[in-house]
Amino acid sequence: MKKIKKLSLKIIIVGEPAVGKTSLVKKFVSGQFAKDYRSSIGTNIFIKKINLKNIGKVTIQLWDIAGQERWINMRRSYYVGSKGVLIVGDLTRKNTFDQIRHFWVPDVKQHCEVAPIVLLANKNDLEKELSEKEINSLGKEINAISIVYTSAKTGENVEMAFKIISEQVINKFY
Ligand code: G3D
Ligand code: MG
Repeated sequence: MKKIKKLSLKIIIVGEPAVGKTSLVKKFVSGQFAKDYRSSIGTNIFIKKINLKNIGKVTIQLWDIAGQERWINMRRSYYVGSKGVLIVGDLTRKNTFDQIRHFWVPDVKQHCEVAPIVLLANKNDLEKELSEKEINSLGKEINAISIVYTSAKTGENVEMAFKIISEQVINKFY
């Protein structure tokens, strides 16, 4: 293992509008669920130092699309240099998972083919519109390294999700 202490890993988070991307990142970074969050235009970049088992301290850069999720020009620069991808679906809206299959995964594969993907099934605190079986089969289909059920509201598995993708990135690239 190289000197990973100085590493800054770029991890991006993608998915349909309102699935909870910003809420997840904010919850992870500050431990707060920002209920009054209003999306702005552009990209938010959050920096967080984390401590990984058997690896040590790593700095991760979390890139969060702030509005205009499908703006093509912005997406290219968004993807450049990313080492890991969190793809988020909203358990209360089946359509957001259909779009992962039809839009987000092809898009990710086109721009950063080798980056590991973790699939997040968010809003696990609410009533679901799709089954675990459907999510498992999507996970397999898109080659997700793991599937994590999260809630940005309660904080369920949020830290774990970010740690999993960070560990995967380090194992794969460093
Ligand atoms: P986005 O960044 O993907 O567009 P946001 O999504 O983080 O802006 O979240 C969209 C809405 O979903 C927000 O509601 C947010 O509070 C809510 N939300 C996000 N994650 C969860 C979750 O895990 N559980 C619940 N119950 N709600 C969640 P508002 O009403 O502020 O638009
Ligand atoms: Mg957002």
